[in-house]
Amino acid sequence: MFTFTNYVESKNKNLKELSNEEIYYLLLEFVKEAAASKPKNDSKRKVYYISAEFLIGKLLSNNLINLGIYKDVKAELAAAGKSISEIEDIEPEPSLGNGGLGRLAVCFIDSMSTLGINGEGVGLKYHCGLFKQVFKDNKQYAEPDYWIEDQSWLVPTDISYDVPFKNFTLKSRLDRLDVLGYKKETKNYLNLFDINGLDYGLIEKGITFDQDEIQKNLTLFLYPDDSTRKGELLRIYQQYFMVSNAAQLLIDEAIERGSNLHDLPDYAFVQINDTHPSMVIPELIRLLTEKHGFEFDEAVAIVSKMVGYTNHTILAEALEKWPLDYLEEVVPHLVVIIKKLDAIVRGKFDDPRVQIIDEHNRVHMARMDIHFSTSVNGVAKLHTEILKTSELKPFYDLYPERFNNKTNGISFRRWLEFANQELADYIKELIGDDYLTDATQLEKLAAFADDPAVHKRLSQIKYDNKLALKRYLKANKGIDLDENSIIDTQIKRFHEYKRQQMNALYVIHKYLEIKKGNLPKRKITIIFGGKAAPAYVIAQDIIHLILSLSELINNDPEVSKYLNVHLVDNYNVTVAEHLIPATDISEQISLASKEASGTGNMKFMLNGALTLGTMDGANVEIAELVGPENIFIFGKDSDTIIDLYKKEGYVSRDYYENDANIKAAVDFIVSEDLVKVGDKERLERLYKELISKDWFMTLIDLAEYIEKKEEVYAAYEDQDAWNKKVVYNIAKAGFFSSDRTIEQYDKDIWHTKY
Ligand code: 26Q
Repeated sequence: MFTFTNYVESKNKNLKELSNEEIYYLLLEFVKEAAASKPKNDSKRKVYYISAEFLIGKLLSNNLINLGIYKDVKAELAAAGKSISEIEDIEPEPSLGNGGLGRLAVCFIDSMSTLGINGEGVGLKYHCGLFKQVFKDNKQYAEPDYWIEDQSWLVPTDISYDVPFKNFTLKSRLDRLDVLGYKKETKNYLNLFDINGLDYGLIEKGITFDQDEIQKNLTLFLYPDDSTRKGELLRIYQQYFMVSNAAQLLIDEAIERGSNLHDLPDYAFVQINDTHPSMVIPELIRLLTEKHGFEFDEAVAIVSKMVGYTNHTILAEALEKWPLDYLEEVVPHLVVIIKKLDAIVRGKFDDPRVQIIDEHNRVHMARMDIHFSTSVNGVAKLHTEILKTSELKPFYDLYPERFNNKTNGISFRRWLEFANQELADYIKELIGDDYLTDATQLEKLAAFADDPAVHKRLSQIKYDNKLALKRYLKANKGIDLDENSIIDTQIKRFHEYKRQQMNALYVIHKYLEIKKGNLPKRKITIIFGGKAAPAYVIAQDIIHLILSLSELINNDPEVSKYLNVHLVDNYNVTVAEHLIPATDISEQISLASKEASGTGNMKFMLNGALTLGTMDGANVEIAELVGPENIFIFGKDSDTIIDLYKKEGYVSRDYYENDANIKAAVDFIVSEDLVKVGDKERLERLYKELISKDWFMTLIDLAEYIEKKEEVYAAYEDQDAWNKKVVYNIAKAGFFSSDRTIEQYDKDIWHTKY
């Protein structure tokens, strides 16, 4: 076998004498060459998974694992006195996504390759990603997050298309990433389109930049500020650029494989990841009619047979509705088509709730997707039910057969095999390694649920992971972690519905209790991580509250013996890979009905953390799988919450005034102690928000949350009982493999293979 050492020697170099950096770039080339020689997956019908986000994470280790040589390379490096994790550190992590939706897309393309499905990702190559989050004065600042180096995983191609906008035409260029499956001979691509004339010089302060020069800024950032008209227009430019390229690529490739375009649906299927790529529908129709001579009606019939739409959110404000005049300004040639599609809908149905263009002349992208596709899916059982019975009910009534559920999943190769190597090895010792390709095999672990030797080993592994996390946080984030404390983690985007503010109110409650002399049995470390949209003021205020609490508590010698609070900056895939294996308690505390699925919840479960959560998103399915004794559930259920919204029946002030604990915790936000370390204006704004509005009902579940947290911490003290729950959680996690999810997409929607 040709090893990495052979490769290094073939370049007349010696591993022992190379720096970590030199080794990283050699490994990059070594892996790229191995990937380049693999043939592509092939099948008559091919899937195009179009997504504005692909949160890929670092690629070196993932690729080594998928090539089946991670352990060999690690041993070769160790023999030369080198540490693979120090070499992994050198790779920059691109921030090509906001959160769940972007990470899901990457687990999906990993699974498509692992299953040998002919499916590719299509997105944009944002040069500065989303943003790098830095904290200063207990506040979030955003900086450009450059990630493209001279030598990178990108593979340039000479594929290029003309993308016409109202006032100019842009030429695209395509770079690709090879997407390897786990121990698979074949591969797929992630296609990332870019423009040629990008100009970094347009960037001003932080991530602000000249928003007028579309021809030079189109792929600078992901989702630039959309709180302004210019920001929104830029988003439309980006979306159209993405989908026009995807549509042209798809048609070219279908023709190449023998399609006469009348049979295009036999050759291609487009999965629309949330509404961001929805313009692919009118764009495909435009290309078929304008370039390929089809009648409009036939083009519509063809396209409607080859599109599926995935919904990732129930929040009405996140459903895209573009003003017609914005579209007119950027893509007038699509407006003509969208109006015709709207006319078709109006001809069939007079219900204004299902019309594409509403009375304010806004284009509802999801509505267009649903009318002109074969499949509409939600991302967890509860989420899909809510879509059918409330959010998208008028559409479910029209097209019940189109609606289906595809509960999300995660790649076990990245989130167990790589991120938690000690646990993965131990699982192999107990049940073999079949679980890597057949995750249901993890069920075999249930037989060990009562084995004290297994409990002991699991505790040891968790402790080792805490030590590794401690080293990582010290070296990279300036955080001192106590490895002997309970680790209680909430990592996700900052949003009011996810209720980080509820966790922060618990922190205040605990702080006040400790000050009163009610000491916890064991030290607790509460960790947060996540970015907030720069224009989302309340989310910024919540970050500010947590950073201020962290400063106050960690520097108080009386309290910090019992309680620490950390907010890790620039939360990303790499940070998650360190935090998740070291965590005891997984916080999944969204307001019921609001979190479509969550996928962090699955990663924690697989890594032996117990869930403290509401009956929301995929938590519901976790609870069903593990049973009530192996999960900590609290809070109002989704029916109650949906009903309360309908009746406008929630009054936060009632909860504040009627519960002394809640009142004390909320009041502390504007206390002298906190205002000393924080910004009065921000703290007061948050305080007022909580008692006078609290749209996402923080206070409704707070009392129960406080109680449940105490129950969880008490349960931790019986390590045998705790680890028994841990075993059941890992044993039942198999359902959440993205291989299962993708198999279902293919069987029910795509039909490339199954
Ligand atoms: C929309 C309009 C204008 C500007 C931005 C957006 C926008 C951007 C990003 C809307 C939504 C997103 C991202 C959504 C997202 O990540 N959703 C998450 O998807 C996960 C995968 O299905 C779920 O697990 C999470 O529950 C869901 O929140």
